[in-house]
Amino acid sequence: MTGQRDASPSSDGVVAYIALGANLGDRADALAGARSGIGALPGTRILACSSVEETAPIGPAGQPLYLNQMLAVTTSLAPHSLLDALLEIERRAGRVRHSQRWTARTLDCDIVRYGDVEIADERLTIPHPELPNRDFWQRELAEIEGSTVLMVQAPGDCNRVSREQST
Ligand code: A4P
Ligand code: MG
Repeated sequence: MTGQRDASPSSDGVVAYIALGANLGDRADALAGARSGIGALPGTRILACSSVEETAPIGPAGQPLYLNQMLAVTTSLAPHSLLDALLEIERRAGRVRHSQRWTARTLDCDIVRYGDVEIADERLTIPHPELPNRDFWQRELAEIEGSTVLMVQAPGDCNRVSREQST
């Protein structure tokens, strides 16, 4: 990734980590749309993006493979406002919700971390409770965790694809 030194993230917002996932339709296009939607949110900038990984689906059998990617952002949006904005980005990507959990989706945007904030209410759990169970999230997080002073410059920097090493 190409990056440049930037002002301290704490001067203009909280550093949050957002996990993107897609396993229906044009998955790479859905992730690209999510990145541009997130980068355009008020008070929000993408600082770093992990490799895009193709991963085996967790959930009901018979689903297509996922593309997953983690973004580091700095944002002045409050956690629930960020959630609302992400739900709207999912909606615009044609996301259809089913009563069954973990079914296939065009786009999922999860808040994995929001600074050091801990939240557990009816709408939001942060840190995301699945973080300890998802190797690919941990890998992607490790890839960008030290990069929060980097700012993404070229959109192509966010398109590197790697294959999952283990499930
Ligand atoms: N919600 C609570 N906490 C959060 C948070 N930290 N970030 C609530 C985002 N949303 C959060 O989500 C249901 C509700 O969760 C939201 O409205 C919000 O109020 P949803 O997207 O409708 O439902 P879901 O995604 O099916 O359920 P859940 O529990 O969010 O599942 P996950 O953890 O998002 O998992 N397999 C692979 N390989 N890769 C994946 O990315 N993702 C999932 C979905 C399943 N299997 C996967 C992957
Ligand atoms: Mg979700």
